[in-house]
Amino acid sequence: PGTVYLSDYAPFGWLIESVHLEFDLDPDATRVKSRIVFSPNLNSPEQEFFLHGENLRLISARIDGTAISPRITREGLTCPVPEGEFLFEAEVEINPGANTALEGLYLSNGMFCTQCEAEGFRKITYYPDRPEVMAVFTVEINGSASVLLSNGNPGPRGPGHALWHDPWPKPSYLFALVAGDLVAHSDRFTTASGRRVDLNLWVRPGGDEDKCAFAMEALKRAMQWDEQVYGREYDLDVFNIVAVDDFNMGAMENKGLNVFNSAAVLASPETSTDANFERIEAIIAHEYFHNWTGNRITCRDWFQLCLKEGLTVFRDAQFTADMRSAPVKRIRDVIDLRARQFPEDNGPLAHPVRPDHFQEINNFYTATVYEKGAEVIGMLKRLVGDKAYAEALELYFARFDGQAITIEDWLSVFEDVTGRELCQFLRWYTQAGTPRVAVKEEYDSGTYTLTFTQSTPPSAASPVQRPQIIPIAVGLLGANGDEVVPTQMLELTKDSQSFTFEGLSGRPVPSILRDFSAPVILEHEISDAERAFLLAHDTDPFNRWEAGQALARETLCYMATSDARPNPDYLEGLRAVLRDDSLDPAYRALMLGLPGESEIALALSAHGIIPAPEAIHAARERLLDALSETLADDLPALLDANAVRERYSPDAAQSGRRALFTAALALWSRRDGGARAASEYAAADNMTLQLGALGALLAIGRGEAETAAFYEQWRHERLVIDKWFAIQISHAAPDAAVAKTRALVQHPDFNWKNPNRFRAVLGALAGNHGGFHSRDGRGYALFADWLLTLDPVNPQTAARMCTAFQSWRHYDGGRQMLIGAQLDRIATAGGRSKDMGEMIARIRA
Ligand code: DPP
Ligand code: ZN
Repeated sequence: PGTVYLSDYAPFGWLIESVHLEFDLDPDATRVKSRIVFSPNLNSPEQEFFLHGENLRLISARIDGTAISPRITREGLTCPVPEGEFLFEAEVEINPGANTALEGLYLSNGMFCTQCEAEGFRKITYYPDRPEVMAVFTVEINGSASVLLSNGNPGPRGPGHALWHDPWPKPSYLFALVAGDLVAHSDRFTTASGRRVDLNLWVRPGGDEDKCAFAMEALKRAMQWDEQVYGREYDLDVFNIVAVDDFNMGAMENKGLNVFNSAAVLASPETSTDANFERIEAIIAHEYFHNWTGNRITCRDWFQLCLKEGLTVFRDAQFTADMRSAPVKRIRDVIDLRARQFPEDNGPLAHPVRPDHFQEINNFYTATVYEKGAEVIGMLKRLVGDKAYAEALELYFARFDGQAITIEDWLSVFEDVTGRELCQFLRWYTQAGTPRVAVKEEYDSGTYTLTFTQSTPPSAASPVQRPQIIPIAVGLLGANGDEVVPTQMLELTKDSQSFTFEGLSGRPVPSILRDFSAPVILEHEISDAERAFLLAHDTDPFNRWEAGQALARETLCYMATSDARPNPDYLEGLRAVLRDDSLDPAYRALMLGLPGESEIALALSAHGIIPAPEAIHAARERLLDALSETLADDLPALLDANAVRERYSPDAAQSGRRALFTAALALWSRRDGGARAASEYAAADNMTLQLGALGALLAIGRGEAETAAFYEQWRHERLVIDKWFAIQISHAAPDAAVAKTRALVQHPDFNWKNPNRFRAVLGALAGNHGGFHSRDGRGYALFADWLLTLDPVNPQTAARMCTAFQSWRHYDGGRQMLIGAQLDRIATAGGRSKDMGEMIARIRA
């Protein structure tokens, strides 16, 4: 029911010459007056047109000044229209106070704000709410708040009134309005061509003003970086950012008026972790970069969402790599890809980077569209080279500025710049599933051959899989660890293909898929000794880390299915890496990170073994104990060497040291019973250390007093209280996680209508693999109860969290029955949203 297909795309029959909106703000009866000039777009437009509109009370409508009585349905308005240009006017009434879905115009702590992507503008007024309809907006706001904001440049304003004009044609999903009693943290930026831009970060007064400085500095860095690296300048006189507490996503790139989830913009050393700072810098950059990749050039239809998101994620990753450490960023991104995108791509929710059908587009703001979408661009850049990539992007901006386009348009600039045909490459956008690449090696008197075979399991989304073009970066190491063949980019285009290296003096050790050159699963059966060799010697930082991960993954798989002891090659190899002070502490901290329990579950399942969550948890605990034993002599020295005594800074160097420090502290707690962690907790003067120490204590079943003290200390800092909720559940033992969650949902501060708080609690339960999959099914039942509670209030956030169930087919029959029962319960519940209905149907399929 209600499925939309890419193949059914038809353009809208009119252009919009101009849009004038007037808002009379009122918490439960806001009036919106619109004046829209339409002109025919196609040669023979139909003489009737349709405008989207939902939950609107139509007061009046006119065409060219004459009152009309359009047909109104739940989806919108239909009426006959004259030939040629005409003026459409309407007045509607909406109720922001009753808008708990946080789409359209709503209230957050008394502040009016909007979220229109993807299809929220239709909850504000009647409009062709589709991304390819671009128009110049003028917006008048009447309201009692001291600050009244919309897109573009400010016009005349007075008490209770403001006028905004956005000269850049834009789709309705980029419309924004904010009204509240706000204060600004302000600064200024001068663009390369000399335009002076006022920058404001707006927050509610009373504690948030001192959490703005970091985001503002990050914004200026992003503006400068986009000029230097992509030649893109900002194009308005003012850039406003507003922090909002109730928000479904991280942030939104509305033209000239970005709206941010408070958690993605507010930061101070006392209340935010190093990871928070890094994420804020990345999201600020991401939304800013959308100004060109998304706003100036936008999507023809929502199937093309990856056009803007994949590219903008790719750009923000480049930015972070430049600001911080490229290898560390790459490794973090791959960890994230494996944790979120691989399960999606290998389960019932698999869909192509460019989906070809959907019921509810909100369900497709996924790791596949975003993160795999960015990986696809990384591959394109590897295949054509950096120079051609830069030329293609120049051409892209020149050719498509002001347009709403498709993935084929995007690829056309690469074809034109390189003369290379990219129809096979297009499969990365149209086929779902993670390709598996198996490797075979042969060596014979100086000649070394690598044979790759690719295959992608078919799925409902992609029943027929054709070979992809896969860039595989390979280097060869000699017996002493020297690189005998530096990195080469091999292009695998067929099902199976061989590549030969001549003139070698001995059998090399290959380092394959360097820098994770393609988002695939590499199946390379090599000995533990060879992996340990790569862990010690690989000159590619990603693959060196990967060698350690592969050893850890394999040993965890063995340990979870037998009483095998941890692999000594892994333990010894890791110790050598940790002792190497020439290596960046942030990198060594990543080396200490073990694969997560759900990653091990999926790895077992890929080997045809049904994962037992309790056994996986126990195996990981045993490996952590063994690590702490192996490193017993090293940990105190690591702690001393990486304790930061300088004044706090969230920069890469300091946060890297803190990352290694807290990783070492967690291991050391297994030796000293948490004594050191308790004293570090007591002495901590920043959130990274405070939370790191608390986590170390909770992980060994201690920290009760600290947890209580933490709450007392931070009860008035909502973003810190989110962390307090989450850490107790994520660090609970598997048999305690459900009870802990049950207790915390009773807490007076569990304001479940706030998406951040809901995710802090229920997201942490889903992330506690052992607890969520507790054998009696109580984790599933509790989780489903809350999905059903949230769904009528906020379908978008509720539906997105259904992904917790996406890997259910990997587990044993008993668990599948228990999960299946919860899915049935949700599927048959009355009043379920379209969002949730689609997700559950796909998961059950
Ligand atoms: N706000 C979301 C993002 O920037 C959707 N555009 O990715
Ligand atoms: Zn985005």
